[in-house]
Amino acid sequence: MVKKIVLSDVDSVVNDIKSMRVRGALNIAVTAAKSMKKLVKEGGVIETLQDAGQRLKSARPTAVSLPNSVDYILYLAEKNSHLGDEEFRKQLLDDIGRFIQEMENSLDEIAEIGSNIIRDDDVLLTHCNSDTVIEILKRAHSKGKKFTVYATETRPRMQGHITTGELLDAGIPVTLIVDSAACITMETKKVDKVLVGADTVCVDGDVVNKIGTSQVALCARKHGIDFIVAVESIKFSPQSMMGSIVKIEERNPDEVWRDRPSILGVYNPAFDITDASMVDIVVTELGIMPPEAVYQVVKEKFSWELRQ
Ligand code: RUB
Repeated sequence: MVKKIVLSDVDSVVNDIKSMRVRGALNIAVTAAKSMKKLVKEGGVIETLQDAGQRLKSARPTAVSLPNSVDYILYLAEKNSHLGDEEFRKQLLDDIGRFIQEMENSLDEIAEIGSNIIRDDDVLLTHCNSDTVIEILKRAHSKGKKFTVYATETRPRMQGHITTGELLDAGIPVTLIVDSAACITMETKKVDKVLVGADTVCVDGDVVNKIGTSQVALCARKHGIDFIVAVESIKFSPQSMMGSIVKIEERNPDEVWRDRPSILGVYNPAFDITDASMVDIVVTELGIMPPEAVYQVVKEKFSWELRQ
């Protein structure tokens, strides 16, 4: 009985992630972890967690923060499996709680570190909607720094509207541009820095983020503008250390054009890959690093997974 109820809870989280009611790489990782914590609270055993973990991981394929979060909780469950029922539950709830707290703290730590690289009078450009980027900008603003932001619309889902709304609410000057205006904006508006989030960072420093990010990075390189990625280390990919290729999600063509001619094909990849050579710095909760340093962090942070 309990199992049925908790599984339907997990299913509703899966639906929320699939339909993008819950979106953004950190948010989906934290939401998945919270739903697994709820499962444990309601009496879920290891098999229940494994089943739920599979469902959660299948919700969206590209952001590695989701499998990283689920797999770490399954690792914690295995680690505690020698304990009796009550003790197992108590220990696992503590461990998951600490893990969730760490993910939430990392956002705050990046905000602090990232805000230090924003200078007075900076002109910034961002793509899509990243909680991590927004937190950096809000922190810099709260420190009294004066800067302006250009935000791309981010077709087809228009997450740029969320970005502009959040920045306006925070009192940060922001201008909306269409995606294809990114390059000319960098030139005519004298953009100083491009700041984006990430869904996955591979061990070689390649960055997977919202479709269009790699074009923005190419334009930034053309104009000699710093291209900065703000990312929690939960989005680093231990799987890429083992040679796995990041699966790029393809979404429904209706997102691009609902009333299109029936014979028209539409290709709608949701993410793309920016080569590490286009990335100037990566801002993480562990500090600022070059993309080449990601390898070392993955080796240390995900040693529990790489050993398995
Ligand atoms: C969102 C997106 C964001 C990253 C990082 O894509 O690409 O840049 O997920 O976000 P979608 P955050 O809208 O398809 O989820 O910094 O919030 O984790």
